Amino acid sequence: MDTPFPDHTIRSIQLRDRIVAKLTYDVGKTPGAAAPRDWLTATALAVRDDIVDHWFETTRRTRDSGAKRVYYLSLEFLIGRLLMDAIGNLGITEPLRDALAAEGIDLDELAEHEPDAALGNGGLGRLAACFMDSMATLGIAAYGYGIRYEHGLFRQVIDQGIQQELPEDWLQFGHPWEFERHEVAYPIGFGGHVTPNTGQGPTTYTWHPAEHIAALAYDTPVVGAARATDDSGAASAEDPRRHHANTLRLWSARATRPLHLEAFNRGDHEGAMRDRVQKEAVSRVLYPGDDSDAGRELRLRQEYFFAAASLQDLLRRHLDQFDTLDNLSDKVAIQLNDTHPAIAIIELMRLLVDVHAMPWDQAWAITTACIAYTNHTLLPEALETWPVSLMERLLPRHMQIIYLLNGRHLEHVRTRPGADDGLLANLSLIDESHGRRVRMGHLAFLGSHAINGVSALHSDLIARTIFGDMNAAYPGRIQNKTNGITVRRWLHRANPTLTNLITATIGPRHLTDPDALSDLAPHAHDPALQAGFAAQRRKAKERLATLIQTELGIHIDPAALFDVHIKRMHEYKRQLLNILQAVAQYDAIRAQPTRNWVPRVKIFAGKAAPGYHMAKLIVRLAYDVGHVINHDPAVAHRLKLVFLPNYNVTLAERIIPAADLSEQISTAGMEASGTGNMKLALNGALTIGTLDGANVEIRDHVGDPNIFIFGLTTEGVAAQRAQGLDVHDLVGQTPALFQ
Ligand code: 26Q
Repeated sequence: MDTPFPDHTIRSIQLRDRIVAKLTYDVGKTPGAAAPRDWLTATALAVRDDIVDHWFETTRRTRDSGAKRVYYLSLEFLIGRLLMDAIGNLGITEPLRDALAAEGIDLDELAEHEPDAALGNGGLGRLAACFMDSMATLGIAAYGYGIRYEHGLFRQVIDQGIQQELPEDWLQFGHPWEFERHEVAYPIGFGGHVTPNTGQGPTTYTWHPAEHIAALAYDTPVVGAARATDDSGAASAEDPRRHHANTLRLWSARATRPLHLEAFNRGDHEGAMRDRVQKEAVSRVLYPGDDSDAGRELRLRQEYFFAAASLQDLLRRHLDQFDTLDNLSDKVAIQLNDTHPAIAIIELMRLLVDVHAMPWDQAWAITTACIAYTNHTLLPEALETWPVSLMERLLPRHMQIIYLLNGRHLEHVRTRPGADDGLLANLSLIDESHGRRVRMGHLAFLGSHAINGVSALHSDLIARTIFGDMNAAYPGRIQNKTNGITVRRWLHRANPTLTNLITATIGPRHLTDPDALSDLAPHAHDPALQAGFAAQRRKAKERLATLIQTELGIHIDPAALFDVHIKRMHEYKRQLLNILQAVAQYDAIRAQPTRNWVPRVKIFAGKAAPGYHMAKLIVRLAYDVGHVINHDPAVAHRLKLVFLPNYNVTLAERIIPAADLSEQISTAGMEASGTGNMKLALNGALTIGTLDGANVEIRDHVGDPNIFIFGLTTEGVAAQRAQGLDVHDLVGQTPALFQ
């Protein structure tokens, strides 16, 4: 996969020397005494040196060219392990393998020691990580901004079917990829009051926060893959975008005063630390809900903390370079990953108007021209709202600005035909229906020049449902941007065998131009390709079977069909339906044991939000049904059901290349896009699914005969809901359910 290096051997010798030097002088170990983790740190540091050269070069080029920068604001970056991605993108996997082998170290084994950085819940966080890889590879000048959570998503342990959440500690042995930027620290205010400044000219306002937290920057460079510029697929040295490197800048909260010395001297040792502990809690842990509006104060603090730090940072960079904010929207694009950073709209207004003394209308024009918003969900319980009282207490000036914006917004709406009280209530930034709450989705819409859904169906639905009225009031803003995945991680790295087979069949162009994968179509019936594909499958399935044997002590047959359902546990994702199918299959096999059943292993993995009782019950059911099936000799070799604990990026990389069947069976209209569906399809699994999210586009690409679509459409679901459902009657009509 790596572009062949003419000086492979030299490269490998250099790498070996540099790794040993890092081990000696940075880690402080001799090769003889070093543990695998020491070697990993030394290797990461040596590789990082390579990235830094590209990074500085990229930064200089971006500045010199005056190019527009993308700022991707996301409360989640589900990045997983970095080593194989970094060296793959740099094209040094093989020289590094040799360098380590010369020290008696196996690269693949070493990579297993890297913790899986899970600074995200699921699809939304992984999308952010894929975009970082993609933007670097495409040569787009981009910064990812987020929070450096000390603890990422919880580790899931299943004890007798019951999910337990254990704290995750990815920073335990340090994070060799990052640079701590002691010099980049911004004050972030909370609470306090606002005073008007009257004098000549219009009244201005000053916010006097009651407390401050410092936001400290930690930078991780993200290096892109080389891009092909010639027909052979090989990267050309002349390409100035070769190995573009961007920055993932994550903020960590620090108390501005580490210790309350007076309290300490009084002997109140706990009190002396309390303030610090409370302030630093802001970046302590990722909220583990993947869809619910937890509505907790700490969450709002996280949202404001990272939005405010990111804006101060990007404004400083812009002013350093251009000395004026008038051209901000020509040079800055701020993308909001869902509404989680939507408070950035208000903070940008506050900074422009209150701090930089810009007239309101100009500030609003610049703000909306800079900001765009991606919506990831239609679920009503996932639409963020914050109590007005909480906002007033924590962010008093922001609440004032929200009122001002809302006044102008409703004035605009009032001029439209048919603007009655009901419409105004629907469109208001403040929901008055159950307590007064700020609607973050409406705010994000109002403050953005572009709003996108994440698949064709989903974009169409947001325009007709949650944003129907907003879309009518501000037409033309909604667009579609169907999600994507990085083929480098999810095909080239996760499945090198299949990647090599594809390259052997159609040449290397697909490595840098994924559209070239369509060149495979004419070879579909080529027996050599089919045999190669079967061999890849078999190998990956053997590997997964071994993992299942070691993890769960369950023996599965790699020759069986691997039927895979991996994603967060959620009712709308319908793991329950799939478990019921397993029960039905189990009964059918027992009823006709001599039939020619296709042996099948049903594989589930996914975390349930800690407070989501029903999702946890579904985990338990999967476990219990698995227990019955796996211990029944009457179905042995024909059916197994396993629930793999602690689904994360690394586990996904193991399961996906081994999947024959991809379960994408959400209730139509509920899954915004899905991205696991793409990863599985890219690796050659067949999809069984509903017409939901990006399944629709997958069907359009692979063609109806190559996908198993079933169930109600979005419209059908709506009609069924309107009509109501007699569940007892339905069960009565379905023999498999009552026999
Ligand atoms: C909100 C408030 C308080 C606490 C947590 C949250 C919260 C956190 C995460 C709300 C939502 C999320 C994540 C949502 C998510 O992952 N959505 C998925 O996004 C993918 C990328 O676009 C889509 O492919 C999936 O269909 C969608 O479910």
